[in-house]
Amino acid sequence: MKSWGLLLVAALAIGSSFGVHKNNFKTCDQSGFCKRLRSFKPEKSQYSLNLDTVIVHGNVLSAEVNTVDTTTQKRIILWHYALRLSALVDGTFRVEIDEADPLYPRYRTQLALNGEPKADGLKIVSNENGIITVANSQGHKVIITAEPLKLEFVNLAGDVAVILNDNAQLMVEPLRVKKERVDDEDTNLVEVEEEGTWGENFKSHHDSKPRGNEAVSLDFSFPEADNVYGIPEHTDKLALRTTTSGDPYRLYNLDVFEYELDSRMAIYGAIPVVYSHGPKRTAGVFWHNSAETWVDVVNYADSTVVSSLVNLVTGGQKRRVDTRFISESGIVDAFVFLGEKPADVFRQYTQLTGSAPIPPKFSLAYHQCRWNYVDEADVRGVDDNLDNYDIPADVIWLDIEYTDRKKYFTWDPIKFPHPSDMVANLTAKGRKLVVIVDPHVKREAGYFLHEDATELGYYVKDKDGKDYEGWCWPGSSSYLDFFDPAVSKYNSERYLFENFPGTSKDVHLWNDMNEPSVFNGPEITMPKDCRHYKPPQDGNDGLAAFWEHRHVHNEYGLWNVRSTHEGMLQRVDNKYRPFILTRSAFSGTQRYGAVWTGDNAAEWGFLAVSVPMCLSLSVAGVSFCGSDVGGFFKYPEPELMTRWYQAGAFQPFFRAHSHIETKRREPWLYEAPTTALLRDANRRRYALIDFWYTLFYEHSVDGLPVMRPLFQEYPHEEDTFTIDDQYLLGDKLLIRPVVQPGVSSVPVYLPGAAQRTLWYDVDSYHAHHAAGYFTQDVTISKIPVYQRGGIIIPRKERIRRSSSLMADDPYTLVVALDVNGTAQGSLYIDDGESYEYRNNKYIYAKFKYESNAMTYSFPNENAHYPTRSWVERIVIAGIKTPPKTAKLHQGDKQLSLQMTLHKGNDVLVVRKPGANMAHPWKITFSY
Ligand code: NBV
Repeated sequence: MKSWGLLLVAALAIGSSFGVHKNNFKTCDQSGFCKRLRSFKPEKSQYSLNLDTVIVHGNVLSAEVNTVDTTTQKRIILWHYALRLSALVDGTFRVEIDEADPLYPRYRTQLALNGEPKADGLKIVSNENGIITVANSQGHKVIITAEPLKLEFVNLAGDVAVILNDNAQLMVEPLRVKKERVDDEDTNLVEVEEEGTWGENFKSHHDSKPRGNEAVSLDFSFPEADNVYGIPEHTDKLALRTTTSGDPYRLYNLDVFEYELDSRMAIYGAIPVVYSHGPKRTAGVFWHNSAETWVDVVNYADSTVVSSLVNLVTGGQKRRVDTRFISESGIVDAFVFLGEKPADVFRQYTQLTGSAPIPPKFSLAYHQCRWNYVDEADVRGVDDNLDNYDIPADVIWLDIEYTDRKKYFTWDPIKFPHPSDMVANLTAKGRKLVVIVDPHVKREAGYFLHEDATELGYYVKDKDGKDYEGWCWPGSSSYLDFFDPAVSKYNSERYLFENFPGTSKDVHLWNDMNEPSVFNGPEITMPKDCRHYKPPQDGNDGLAAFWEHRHVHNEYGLWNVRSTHEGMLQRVDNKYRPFILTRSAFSGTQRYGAVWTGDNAAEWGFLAVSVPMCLSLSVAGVSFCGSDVGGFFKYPEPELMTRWYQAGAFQPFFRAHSHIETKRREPWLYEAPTTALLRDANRRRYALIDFWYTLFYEHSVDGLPVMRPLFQEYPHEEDTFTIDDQYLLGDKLLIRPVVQPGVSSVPVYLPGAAQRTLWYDVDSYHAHHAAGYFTQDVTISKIPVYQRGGIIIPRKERIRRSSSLMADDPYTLVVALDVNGTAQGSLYIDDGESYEYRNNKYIYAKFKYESNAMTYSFPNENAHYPTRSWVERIVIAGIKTPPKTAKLHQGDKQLSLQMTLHKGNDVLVVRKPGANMAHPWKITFSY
């Protein structure tokens, strides 16, 4: 029983060569639908729109689309489809193509959208010569060519930004009844249909495919684009590469043991959104489909794309990128974003799928994790050593070994006999505990979860309708079917304090293995012909009675974390914000939790790839992203560990983690100089904790990435289009982590020359004029971070054991002046853990600095929070003419302030303004 887990662990321990077992995972050619549809390259699309059927009702144009046999002179209609084109607010359109009269309903992805998309107006502008043009209320247009069907999306500048079906790769395989076997003349039974239609094999696994082939595909072209981005999760570059040689990018949530770098293989997350960008515009497409999906990319500027193809498709123009999505099932359901700037498309996507709500503040601080802290004494020791070595930390994590033999919602009675006391010991220092709960359930008689789920019929079923059994950590396991509202409710209730003794509001959750991971399943996951709950109103006979796992696979983990989230809310009467970490991710996951990049290794390449991986997740809605700091497998030597802490301190989710068989590597286990460097990295994080919190507040409101690619802020600067080894936090800090060993300098690109942008080195306040690349000297203690001129950043410089102990501490405000001598910034403050901000118990303040005054004001006059924090110091960098006097004004209070000039007279420090941050204030300067 225990053999599976131990085998994996043992394989690693005995040092079997590191690397992914590629043959466990399908190539496109081994995936029936990918092979079938990828080779489908008609000269002309068979799909055409029947102009007589066009109706516009509200924001929707609907029409019948037919496939016609284009190989003969006669126009034989092969199949009928229903097309819906909807206009949505904010420059977004939706295109749905389903069978007009399918044999059974086809699956429509259920949980990705954050509610019903908001409608915009839609009207027909012209209808002549087989071409219909429609427009939304803002003036974005769609030009629909009837035969062959093609849709061109025109932005407000009048440019075609996205074209659908220009490459004739629209395909919706109709659901069919299995044909009878017929006798051929030699009396042998012969199947009439294409091999694989009603069943496929992979290694020792058979997929029964009861509905037969039901794949869909469509191509999207982006004229004048230089690059496309998105479709995480892969270990590739941020700017996607041409896939004409090798496989397409694959989107299928998979537990890939020892995943490899620079790869288009699927791993844990699958988010089907793609963005195009070029100097002229940005656009995007969200392919709303939760089945296994493959995405081809052809960038005509790429030297690998042969020139004959370039000429044929683009008329010699090298600026264009084509993409093509192929999914195993579902319908064609694509949202088109018309931008026109990167920030617009990123927002258009989060408008639909939601942005991350404000996380509890502790979750933005440092997390100390390991598989496993072995018992209560170990936890206490780690907690004590964090203090002994002065390492600020907010959270200690418990991996699977805390449970009673992998039975979630239980504790190992020997190793963790007093969980409540353990938690109380942590919370006394403002720290929290995170525990893991995986979705596999141990099939053990007497285990309440297994007994309930069996009795109530709450497990996912196999192809024959029996409880599906797979192998995972606990041995024989079954999996809750979160798609059933009753199961989801039951699961949520397991998180109630009375059902999970030892937990409290300060215990948060980690959902791992939720792709789902099944050690003995095809591709280490659940068989595609497993059965999931389907609402009875859609019919309950035969195949209409359930969804297959193939339809829902990529959203399984999303249903899992949504149920966890619901439970965590219920356990505290909806008062406190939950923190959840999930490994599998789909569109919408960001509404419930943070995502990390899974089982990386202590190698420089994995440190480097953490940046493009998180950038890619970030533009796909998942701002709360991080990688295992230090690397999960293997042991990081001091330099790598140092560089990883320094990088992690500037990534949204900052957690050190390690594999059970690796050498312990808590910060104090290194030589003192290394420990000091790790401490310093953590202290940098804590000094900026309110800055991070403000960024996440702003993300919750505007849906824009917290961690941003440079081209988001500098969309006309072509050098930025492919930069993915540095990034921005908001539009405020530029980070260039050091991800190579032994370097004494790194190239850094400073954007914004055209705007005469200044970038201040945060360590020296030295101002660099943006002029593209320059060489930054580094030492082992330096990581290049720059504050943009024109930005004010709040810092807290009294670093304590945990972030909550710093809540009332004073601020240092760092004002980095732009070329005009002005700057602005923002600060969000609330209680850090509850939903009281929804009742206006928060501060969202704006800072503004001009030569004669600095102000701190509250744009929302109704929102207040009684913070005791105050301003300890204001550092003004880049000052040309220092003022002679400074005076604070707050309420009735007026106070003359002292100032000192530093560093060649360009850094002015205003000492002890003392203003309370609960109320507006102003400092006036005279010269
Ligand atoms: O629960 C054990 C590990 C966990 O530490 C890791 O972070 C996850 O990504 N888990 C995977 C299971 C197996 C790892 C080989």
